[in-house]
Amino acid sequence: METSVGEQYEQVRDLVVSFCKKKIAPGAAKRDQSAEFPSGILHEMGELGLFGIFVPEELGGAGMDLMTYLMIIEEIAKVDASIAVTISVTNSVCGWPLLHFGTREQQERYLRPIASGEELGGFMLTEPEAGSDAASLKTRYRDVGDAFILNGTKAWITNAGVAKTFVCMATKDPSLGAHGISAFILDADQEGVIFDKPEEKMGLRSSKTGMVTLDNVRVPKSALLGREGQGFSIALATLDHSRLGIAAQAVGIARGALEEALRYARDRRQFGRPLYDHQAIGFRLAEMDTEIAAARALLQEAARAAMTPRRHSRESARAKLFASEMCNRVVASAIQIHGGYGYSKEYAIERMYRDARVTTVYEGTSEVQKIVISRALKQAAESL
Ligand code: COS
Repeated sequence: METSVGEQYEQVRDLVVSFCKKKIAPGAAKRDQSAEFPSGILHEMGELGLFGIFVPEELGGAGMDLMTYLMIIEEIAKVDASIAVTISVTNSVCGWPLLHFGTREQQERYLRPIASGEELGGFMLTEPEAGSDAASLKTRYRDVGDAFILNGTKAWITNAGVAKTFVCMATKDPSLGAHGISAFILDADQEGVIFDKPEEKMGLRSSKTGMVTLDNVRVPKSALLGREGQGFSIALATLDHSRLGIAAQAVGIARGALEEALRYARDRRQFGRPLYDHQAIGFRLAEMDTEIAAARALLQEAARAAMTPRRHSRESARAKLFASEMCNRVVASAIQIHGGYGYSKEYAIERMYRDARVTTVYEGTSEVQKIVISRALKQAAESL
């Protein structure tokens, strides 16, 4: 995101842009085809501090601010949205709740190895029968004195099989609804944590996503995150934060698509002149550019709200809703500009089109964002 937040921000951007150009962009198409997980690149990114971007330095993190985090996700997504989501999930849905709800001991034990770039993180909320209606999850926990035992199935878990630490939601009793849910810190190496084979996805193919079975997983009492019964609130507060990262990813993909479209419109000639000299194409490019700027402005507004102590569900939902829908419109326009070539795997825009699709679906569908926004509006209406 372009914002005047100082010299450090600019230096970090230069470093990330250069890393993306040299290390990430060259293999993006090949990794998309082979669905190969980029362990080597991620290892280097961990060493650069990109797994703990806003974690304070005393906990091994890079100690940067939210604006810098969002700029980094945007720049990575511009060249490879798969790597962007792997990084975003590690920082946001895993790192953020550990930082905000974890005890110092939990942060030392679980957050430090992530923030210092040794391990990836993840988040286990969704289940086969609990997606948008997250409070209806069925993974159970029971208290056995010195530990909790977890049983259930989690679905669509990003970084499944590649991350070491997960924040995992389970319920004491599904009849208690949201208030029965607690958050646990789960070590992927624990006995009973079984990762299914990765999903064969339409896009984001070199990120790993999969089903996880929890079969009598014994979680120590010390791995309860927050209070018992606080888990759903932790999950929703986490999503308020993490949706900013997905909005930044969507802005990044859209910027990448605009660049591809511009390059093509410059080089391709029809009816005796370059495509961008045809008004229909020029106007389409102008709309794409304006839409991206609008999404960025909403994202910056939401990020400013997230830097205050008050709840920012409405702002995050607006940014995620608009940025993800915008991203899909922009990549579709970029395909249209490419004509038949946009339908070919030879051009990067084909991958971007597939990668963009999930942004209106994961970390809350567009419909869920509208629920969040309309509920906030209803509440505001009460005081009119
Ligand atoms: N931050 C902290 N706590 C919150 C919160 C937030 N943003 N929003 C709600 N809560 C608390 C509420 O205060 C409530 O507690 P009280 O009853 O004590 O007040 C509790 O959480 C339950 O809230 P609510 O009644 O709003 O829950 P719902 O089941 O109605 O939530 C939506 C509905 C759709 C908003 C929620 O299920 C949701 O966001 N679903 C999408 C999940 C998602 O994004 N999944 C993607 C998976 S992660 S890749």
